[in-house]
Amino acid sequence: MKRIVSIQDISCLGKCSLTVALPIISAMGIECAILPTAVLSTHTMFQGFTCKDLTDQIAPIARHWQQEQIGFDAIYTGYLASADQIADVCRFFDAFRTDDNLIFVDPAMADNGKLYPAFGPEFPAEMAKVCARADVIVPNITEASLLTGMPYRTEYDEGYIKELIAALAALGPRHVALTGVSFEPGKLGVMAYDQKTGQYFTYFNEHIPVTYHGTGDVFASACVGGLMNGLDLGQALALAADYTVECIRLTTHTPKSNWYGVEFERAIPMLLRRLGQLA
Ligand code: PXL
Repeated sequence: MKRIVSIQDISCLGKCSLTVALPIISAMGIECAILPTAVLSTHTMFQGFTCKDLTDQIAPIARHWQQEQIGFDAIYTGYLASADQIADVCRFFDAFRTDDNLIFVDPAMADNGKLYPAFGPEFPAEMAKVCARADVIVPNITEASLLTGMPYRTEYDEGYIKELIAALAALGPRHVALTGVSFEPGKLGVMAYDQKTGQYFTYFNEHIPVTYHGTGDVFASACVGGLMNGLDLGQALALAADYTVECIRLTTHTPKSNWYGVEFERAIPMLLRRLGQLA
């Protein structure tokens, strides 16, 4: 059985980060070990959340796993709790990277033009160091602009998106998959670029005009789960996009849940059906 380690926070309630990654990746038949970066009472869109930073646990946990000669088929990072822990996460990559495993980075730190509340302006440059070591990164447009210093635009053309992608590729990752891209009304999707072959890939789905918290985590988890099931990156991105849209569609019936998160659990049968057709 393939094994991922997911490095991100535990938001005890609120349908994001590890409470999303664990069930989705497990349902896809992949072991999901965890390295929690912090424990929060809720995600940071709630008022008054608590947060216990676990930076001091990363190195000792990594050391123990090395002593036990544990390996991972993929290292998947999401929300990192502070700039202080970036160096530990980079050291973790250096310790556990092999010739054939995958480093998959979701630089979860911002959306809709704004950094999440827990981060200061120095954070994006730190996150860029994590992206530099990745095989695949999956930023949204806000994160891409913060990582590269390029302006954030809500109205743009393909030229802007390709410039953002080129600036992200210059940070170092082999594959850049920019999410939340739209070139025509009613369609939303992803544009990816393979730095080694110079090839672009795009996939668009219906744009349901509501935003929900945690959908980036749903997307990233399904994508890495797809890759571990042997899908190529294009197939995994398309599967993850379709699953995320289905989660949103199923949640639109529940009023006022935007800030809480999507009912991703209800779409797991669809995810597994599609995976079964592809893998
Ligand atoms: O979904 C990304 C995420 C993960 N973890 C925490 C968050 C957020 C987004 O706000 O607050 C704690």
